[in-house]
Amino acid sequence: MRSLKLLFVSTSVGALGTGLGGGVELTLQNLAIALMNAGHYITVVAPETSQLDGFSVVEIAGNLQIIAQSQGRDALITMPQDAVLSNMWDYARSVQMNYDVIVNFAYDWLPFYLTPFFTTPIGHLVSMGSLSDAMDQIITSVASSYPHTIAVHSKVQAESFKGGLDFAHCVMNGFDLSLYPFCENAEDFYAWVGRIAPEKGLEDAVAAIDSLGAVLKVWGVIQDEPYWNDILRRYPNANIEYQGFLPTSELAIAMAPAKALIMTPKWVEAFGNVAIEALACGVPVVAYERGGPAEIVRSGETGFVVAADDVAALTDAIGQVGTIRRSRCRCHAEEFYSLEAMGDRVEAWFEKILKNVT
Ligand code: HBI
Repeated sequence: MRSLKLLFVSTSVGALGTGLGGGVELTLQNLAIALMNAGHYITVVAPETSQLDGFSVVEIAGNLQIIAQSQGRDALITMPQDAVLSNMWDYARSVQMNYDVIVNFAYDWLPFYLTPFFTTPIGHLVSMGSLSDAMDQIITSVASSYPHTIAVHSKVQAESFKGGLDFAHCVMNGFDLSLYPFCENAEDFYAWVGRIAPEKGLEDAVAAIDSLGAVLKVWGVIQDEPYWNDILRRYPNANIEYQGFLPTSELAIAMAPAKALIMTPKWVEAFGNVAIEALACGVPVVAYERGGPAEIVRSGETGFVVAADDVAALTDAIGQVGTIRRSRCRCHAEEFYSLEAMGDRVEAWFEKILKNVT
């Protein structure tokens, strides 16, 4: 593929490097590295104070958007005064002629609406599943009016939008696997990683571990304190060891010896980055059949997928992880979720966008 000049317009809910942007921060960084390695040129537009080593970042001032997942299905589309979102897209409009493709990473109404107003084609990498009727409407209408402009991380994420997303390109995700050390011999603990909040379903993992009398190490920000305290109160004898929040490379090293990663989402995870990070370390994944993780785990081969919310099935599967070959988990990550594999999928997406434009 010829070398492209790409403009990445980042998420509107936080500056890059603050963690406020959640999974998108890691996705944008990994995608930039993968495409730079493939010979393309990337410029990033992001809220001021953003940091992204190795890339030129155009910092834009303005007020952040409200996070979409905290509002209801009937949430109105809102814009603060002096919005960083519209300021970023006004900048993109003014420089668009210097780029071959503009990539939108924000889960906000405006960039989708602007698709036909730009002469340079815009590709939208949708970071979450269906959250509100207003966002569903703009995303599905752009998907059908401008084929191939929408990319998603999993099929189930695309299906969560009413009627699915026409022509959505499933790019999954990709990681710098050199950051993840393969660990052949497990130690005697299980792992749970994520924001400690109701949609992540930690209580089911604790219930399973409690009945097995095993040790569960928990990594992640305690986002919902009352929810966390309620779990501790309900399972006073459970062997839970809270490990705090660790940055990627430290988390990988700490999690690598786990007997398995347990994923018990209560919402449709668009992808489930943590599942890949575990597999890359050789850690089998036991997950509910809900959202992205269920598309990642090969049940019986790299872990187990069990009926959602079935704690008894979850407990049985956790007891079986000794039958999984840990080297198979690492190979699976290398085959599908390396930076190169992600770069190839995204280049194929760009080719579809560019072919559709002419
Ligand atoms: N909400 N309004 C809005 N816009 C975003 O770009 C956005 C969000 N919520 C979460 C989010 N992005 C990122 O944390 C994604 O990684 C999910």
